[in-house]
Amino acid sequence: MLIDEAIILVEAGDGGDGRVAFFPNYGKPAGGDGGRGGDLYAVVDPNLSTLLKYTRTLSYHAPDGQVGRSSTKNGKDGENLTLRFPIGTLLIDTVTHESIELTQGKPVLLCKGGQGGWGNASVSRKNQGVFSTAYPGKPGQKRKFHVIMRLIADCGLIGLPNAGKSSLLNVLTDAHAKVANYPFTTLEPNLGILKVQSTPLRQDFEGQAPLRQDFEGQAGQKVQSEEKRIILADIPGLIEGASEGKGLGDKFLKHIEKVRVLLHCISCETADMVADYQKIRQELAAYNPDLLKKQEMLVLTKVDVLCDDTARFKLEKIAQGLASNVVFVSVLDDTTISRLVAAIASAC
Ligand SMILES: Nc1nc2c(ncn2[C@@H]2O[C@H](COP(=O)(O)OP(=O)(O)OP(=O)(O)O)[C@@H](O)[C@H]2O)c(=O)[nH]1
Ligand SMILES: [Mg+2]
Repeated sequence: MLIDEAIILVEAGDGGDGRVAFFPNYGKPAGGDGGRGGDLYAVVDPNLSTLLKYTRTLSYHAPDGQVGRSSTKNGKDGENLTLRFPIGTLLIDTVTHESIELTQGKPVLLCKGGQGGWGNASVSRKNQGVFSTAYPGKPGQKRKFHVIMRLIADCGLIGLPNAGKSSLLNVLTDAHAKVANYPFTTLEPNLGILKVQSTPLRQDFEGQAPLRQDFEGQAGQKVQSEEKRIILADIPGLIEGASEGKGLGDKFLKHIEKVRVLLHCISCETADMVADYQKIRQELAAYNPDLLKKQEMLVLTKVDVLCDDTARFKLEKIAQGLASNVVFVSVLDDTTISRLVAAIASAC
């Protein structure tokens, strides 16, 4: 199961208390300051693909600063703690509603560590005549976050339940998504990698950077091809009202926000292609109108069920009125799948 949400409590370290101490021989104040509490940061880790570990451990605490020592020595600062998240993770503060999006790059400070308290040596330097007072350390910042992971995929297979999305993911990639003839077979998004061999490029033999696959071409030339890896996400079926919580709700619409190209799947078994198409587009718009601006390909699935070319021609005409890029496929026909692969490769 894809774990894509969690609630976590994060705490920076408390500052260490200042100490009251005196030099033994001449009685001057010698208590050191407390150490600073560790800060707590969040950073992207490209090797992570789920939030699983954040459902096992719910709270994280950076180390506290140490208490001040004698002989005017300060306590050690607490070390900073950095939590790692998958790319595209969104952290929403449950109180202030501030949202922090983690993209690759610098760690983001979530909670600031508390200052260490002054020991009596510092206090007496700043306030004349006060010798035996020290201050406690300040508490570290505490925050609670709603953590949401949004899938980073190149293409998202979207559509009504039973449109054939998981079947396509399985033939295009090594995924083993469950396929069945009833709605909502897929309850969590499935990911797969489509490997496409790019058109071989002929280049002069000299001074080339090594590519993944090289093989000899005509005399004096080397023919090279490169593998392109395209991440496909099979998004659970959407229905009318999904953006208001119907069916599986809007839980999965957030994943579509991160996808570059939408593969909108409509089964050729449909009674009304325009209505099917508009239902999904309306849900996308209701969730976030920017989703409609994404590059889209209309994938008409299960073309093998059409009994003749006339039926196909009719559907094609309607589809061309809806989208500029239309592809017919059947998982039972390799030629149609190769055409779809070529269309995806040129779109990504
Ligand atoms: N004849 C035919 N049947 C297909 C084709 N693709 C999928 N199917 C069938 O259509 C049914 C639904 O396929 P799925 O891939 O589970 O559909 P889905 O869109 O993932 O459905 P949900 O997960 O419920 O949203 C299954 O019985 C498939 O075997 C196709 O190209 N031709
Ligand atoms: Mg499915």
